[in-house]
Formats: sequence, C-alpha cells, structure tokens
Amino acid sequence: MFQAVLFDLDGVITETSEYHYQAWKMLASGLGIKLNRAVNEQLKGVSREDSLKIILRYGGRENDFSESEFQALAAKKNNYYVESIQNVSPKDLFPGIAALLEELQTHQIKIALASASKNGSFLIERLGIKDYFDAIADPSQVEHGKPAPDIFLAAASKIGVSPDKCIGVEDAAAGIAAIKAAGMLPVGVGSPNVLGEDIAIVTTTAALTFNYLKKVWSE
Ligand code: B16
Ligand code: MG
Repeated sequence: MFQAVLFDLDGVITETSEYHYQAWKMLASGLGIKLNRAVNEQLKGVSREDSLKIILRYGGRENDFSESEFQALAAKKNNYYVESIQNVSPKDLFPGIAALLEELQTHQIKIALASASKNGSFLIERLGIKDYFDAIADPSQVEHGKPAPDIFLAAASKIGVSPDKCIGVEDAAAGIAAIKAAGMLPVGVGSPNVLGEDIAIVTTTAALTFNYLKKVWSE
C-alpha cells in the first residue's frame, strides 16, 4: 500500500496559472514583449527564473540584462503575482481536494507539497489546507527543477517515506516526468495527449478519491 501522496500545486490543488500569466504579461509589456497564452503554456511547472529566461528569449532580449537586473525583473514579477493572490480562499480549491486530504489523513497516509512555487506555503495557508500537510518541499533548496526528480525526492525525504511508497499527482508533462524519474507512481490531472497514455489520468480532481488511488496502486 502507498504511504504518501505528494501534490503539485498549480493545476492540481488550485488554478494559479492565470495569476502567473497576468503577472508575467505585465512585466513583459514593460519590456516591450507581448506575451500570449501559447507562451504561457510553456511556463507551467517551470521555476520563476527559468520562466523569465523563456520569456526574454521569446522577446529576443535574452542578452540585454545583467544578473542583478535579471533578479530584479524576477522580483518585480513576483510582486505583481503576490499582490494578485492575496484574496485566494478555500473556495478556490479544486473539486474533491478537501475531501481527498481528509480521507488521506483518516487513513494515516502522509501528505506533502512538491510544487515549484516559492509561494506554495502561503497559498496552501490561504486555501485553508495547510494543517493537512506533513511537509512542504522547499523549491529554493533543490538543484534541478521538473522534469528532474529533485522536488519530489525532497518532499519524500522530508516525510521519511521511501519513493517507491509514494504517489505523485501532477498536471504538467514535466511534473509527470519528474515523478517517474523519482521512482514514484504518477497520477495525472488532464489529458493523455499531454501527459502520456501509460499512466493513470483523471480529467477532473473530483475523481481523485482515496479509493481511486488505492485502485491505481493495486494495478
Ligand atoms: P513562484 P507548480 C509552478 O507551480 C507554476 O506552475 C509555474 O508557472 C511557476 O513559475 C512556478 O510554480 C514558480 O512559482 O514564482 O511562485 O515561485 O505547478 O509546480 O505548483
Ligand atoms: Mg502544476
């Protein structure tokens, strides 16, 4: 039986990608770069710094900033973003997530966050689910972002559960790759076209129940 479930945040627990998009758009327009949703798709699950690199490359401005200017741009985007998530509340939780956390806790399954976001802790507090989490892996402490396994391995290590007893839940292809590389069982939220035909996938988080995870684990 699995002993832990490791959750991605954006796209699994709640939808913050629109807030990220608006914040990046504001930053980019100040640099004369016009962002669109297709570019935003490439930023899902990708760290703040790597997202900025993608945007600057897209706008042909990758060589225009010193390291300190680059860091200032990343900080400016984060200020826009943090301002926009101040009113996030429990009603922004995706369907079924609160019930799943409750069920996992009842069955003494450990729960951890494996998000690329440095705002993860603030968000799960605003969403009213922080008490369910046994650990939050710190993305600023891991060397490689998704698709590398680092953040999932860090989460498992923090709760003291062996990777082969963990389920990882993700909505991004890079995240599924990270879970596989960590030697964990992936469960995708989304479509097989994006996440792969070879893993268990739900189209809505409402289908993520303890019984569903048990079934996937036993197959
Ligand atoms: P921050 P996830 C990711 O969250 C987002 O999908 C991605 O768009 C964002 O750039 C990244 O977190 C870093 O976020 O700037 O708040 O540190 O999907 O890994 O939960
Ligand atoms: Mg995600």
